Amino acid sequence: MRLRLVHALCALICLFAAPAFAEDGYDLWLRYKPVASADAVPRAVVTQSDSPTVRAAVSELQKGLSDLSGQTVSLAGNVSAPSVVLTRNAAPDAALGNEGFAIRKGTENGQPVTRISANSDIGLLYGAFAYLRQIQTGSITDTTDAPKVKLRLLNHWDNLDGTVERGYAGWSLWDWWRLPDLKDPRYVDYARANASIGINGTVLNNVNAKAASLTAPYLDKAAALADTFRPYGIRVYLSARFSAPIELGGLTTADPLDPQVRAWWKAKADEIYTKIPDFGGFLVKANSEGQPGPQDYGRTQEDGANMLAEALGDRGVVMWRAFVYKAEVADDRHKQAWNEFKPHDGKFAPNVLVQVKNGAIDFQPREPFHPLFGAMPKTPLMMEFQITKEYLGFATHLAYLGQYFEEALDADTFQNGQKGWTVARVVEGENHKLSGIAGVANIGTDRNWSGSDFDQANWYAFGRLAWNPQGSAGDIAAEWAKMTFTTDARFVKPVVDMMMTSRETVADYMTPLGLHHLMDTGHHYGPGPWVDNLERPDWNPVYYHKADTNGIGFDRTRTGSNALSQYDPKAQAAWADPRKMDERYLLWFHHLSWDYKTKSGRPLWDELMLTYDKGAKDAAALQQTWAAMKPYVDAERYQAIASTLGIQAREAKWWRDASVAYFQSKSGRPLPAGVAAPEKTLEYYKSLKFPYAPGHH
Ligand code: GCW
Repeated sequence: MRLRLVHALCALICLFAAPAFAEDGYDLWLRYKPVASADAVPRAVVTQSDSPTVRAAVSELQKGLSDLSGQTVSLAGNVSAPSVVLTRNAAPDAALGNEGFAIRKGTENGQPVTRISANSDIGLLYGAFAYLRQIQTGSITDTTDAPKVKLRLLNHWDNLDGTVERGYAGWSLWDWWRLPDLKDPRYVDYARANASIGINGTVLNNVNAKAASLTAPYLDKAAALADTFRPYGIRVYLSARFSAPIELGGLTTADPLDPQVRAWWKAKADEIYTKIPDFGGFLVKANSEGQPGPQDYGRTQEDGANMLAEALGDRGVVMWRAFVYKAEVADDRHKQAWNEFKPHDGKFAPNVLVQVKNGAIDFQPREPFHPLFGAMPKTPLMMEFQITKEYLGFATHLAYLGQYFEEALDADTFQNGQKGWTVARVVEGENHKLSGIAGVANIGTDRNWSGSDFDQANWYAFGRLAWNPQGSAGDIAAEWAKMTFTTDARFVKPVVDMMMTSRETVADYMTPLGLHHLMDTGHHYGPGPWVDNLERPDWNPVYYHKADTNGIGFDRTRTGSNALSQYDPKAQAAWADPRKMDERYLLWFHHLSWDYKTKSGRPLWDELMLTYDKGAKDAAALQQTWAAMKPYVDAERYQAIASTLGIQAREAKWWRDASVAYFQSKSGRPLPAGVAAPEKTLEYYKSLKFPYAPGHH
């Protein structure tokens, strides 16, 4: 009797407790809710292989298939029920490479089976996740798949004190203080999520690195994480501070050509490999924004990169960042990385990749592709995207970056004058042994990992496009929406539409028509087009928009900085003539009079004001679309998203109002019909201060 009471109480508690925790976003897209076609879900996982990676695949399949079907799925050595069978190929299948897999339906012992085969255990794990995705999205098909890019990495800008530079999802996941003893179970879920989208490496610490990350205690901590991630095919990398031989080794120099410095790095690399045998390598930010580097000693970028590459040898890679610009250089910041790196093409060691941001300024809501992508055919270039939304509304604005990444990857560099050399193809590294793509992570200790449910889609899309840079952002959005919420078309269609137009909306209310770098100082939260007081000219928004009574925009043609000349002539053609170009890049390349007639027939002034206005209206409209989704979403996530969309609508209006007020103070022109006056004065917007905005350290 008493027992029954306990059970009844339990049931009651579960009934009330479960929904409160069930849909808080923690499960991400690995949310294995029962499917309608539960009967078709296999009853057993069959394998004769065993390794930590195979065990991870089996456990994911058992959990996933059980939850999807509502029935217990067992592990077996042979087929005696409808099964999914994991098999290592006896003879390697060249099409699959080291990480690919095949999924095929068939029969065995009279039972329906799905066979997942691969040349490696990690291929089996990727195949297991792909198969689960097929069931979740309701599209089960025979398939063969292999990644097009070798290094698919997250870059964490995580600091040793637990803060995250440009992080908007809580604290760093890495509990450095309690590692290596305390291994938070969340590290396994992190690895599962990454493996499910094919990410195979993670740089644990901020590129603004502390030398302490390379000390023995911190290497032990990194090793504990590496041990946890290893079964999931994820290698650990570290950002290296170039001056570490001075700070840790007591040397008087970090000159890359100094024999003692070289010996120090070699010994450090050897020490790392004793603790982390599959250590991936170093990521380096050198001679950029105050970080030390080889130029402090009159040496070149490749002197620095190659010295570290030699220390690692064939055990690992150096990812040398091209995000380099200097205070002393008066030239357009847009040109500096190209000027710095282009002459050194072909001079980097074979295990060096040069890591280039998608655009030449800094992850702006819209940027043309970085000219280096078409300019260094002899060097493997690694793409650096920013998944965290430093410039697109932090974690509160909806901006689906799959569409942003796709736009950058699809751009044609016309490398060597040849059509079809898209950024994606350059990144895939057809002519190189190495290829890579990195995303600055948007992950933290928030229960939903990314600060908002929709920001999970940006992590997801990054992984899927890293696997296949020619993939479709729209298809990926649909996949994500189905796995994360529901396969109901009444939900998927409008939500994918919302996602696919969301980045454009943000660009419209923040940086329309090719404007860029208009955010407020330091924290980068909110508008600051008026800022003109920072020590370096190229930190000031006024440097980028150059608005006055006559006009607006940055002339990057021959009459201006001529940054355009850094692109192949065929790529230049797309942007050279303001009258023939995609106007979403207009003011990036051209300084034009307010009276300039845009394609719509309206003067530039009117067009700019109307675009700001449209952005704010479109942002507000997202709330109505989402309200109609209420019947298809659990209450908790519905409400969380509704709240962030409310914040976005308010902040979009703020961006619009402040920008309209400011540019009107420059142009002195009346607002076009239909564009309302800003709610407050320009002085009010200028007076706003945000000393506690997140992500700024
Ligand atoms: O523009 C800057 C960001 C910095 C970042 C830097 C970089 C890690 O605002 O926070 O530093 O880019 O990419 O190195």
